[in-house]
Amino acid sequence: MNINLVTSNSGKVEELTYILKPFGHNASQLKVECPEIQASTLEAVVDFGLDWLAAKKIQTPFIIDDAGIFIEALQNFPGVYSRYVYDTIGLQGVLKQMEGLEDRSTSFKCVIGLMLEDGTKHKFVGECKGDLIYEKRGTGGFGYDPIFIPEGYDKTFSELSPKEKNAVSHRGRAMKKLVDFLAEL
Ligand code: ITT
Repeated sequence: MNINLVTSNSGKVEELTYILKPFGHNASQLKVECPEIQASTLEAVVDFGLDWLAAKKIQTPFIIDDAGIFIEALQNFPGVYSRYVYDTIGLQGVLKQMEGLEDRSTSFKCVIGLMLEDGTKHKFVGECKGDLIYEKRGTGGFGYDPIFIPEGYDKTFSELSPKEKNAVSHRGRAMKKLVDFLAEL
């Protein structure tokens, strides 16, 4: 299947393409500025995005991906505001908020929205639990990857290979569900 990936984030494009390719799906990036509504869940942001893009007659099938990092000691902040926090205070600012906090439990969540040619919408959710570390480590990946260690590992997402990250990541898990769903069509 030829699938359009509607995102401005090249890190996501790399990961989504890497996952889709072995299943015979061709993915291409479409950079369409989709407004992000103020909502309290990633699911609501994705629902709005799918409808908005469908109204703009974006070529189907297409995928959107909304992700965020949820830090338990900060009452799950920044969550849906992860992009804003990354662009403003950045990773150093997040680590500063975490100073003196021993509970580093954090999870990444990803919601993938798929719009098919028949106009049906589908959502796939993936989560990855882990811990925030105290300083950035590694050069791979993007976004919050340098400060997050997934459960069962001693390396950050940035220190893992793309294959290793995708095997356990929020996006990898959501995409596994999407690929299984496409196989049943
Ligand atoms: P879109 O155009 O797809 O919306 P975005 O970068 O705005 O791209 P999100 O709102 O989904 O994407 O991401 C929120 C923030 O979380 C943003 O700063 C991302 O860089 C970061 N992020 C998303 N997925 C990530 C991942 O797998 N690893 C590390 N950071 C991630």
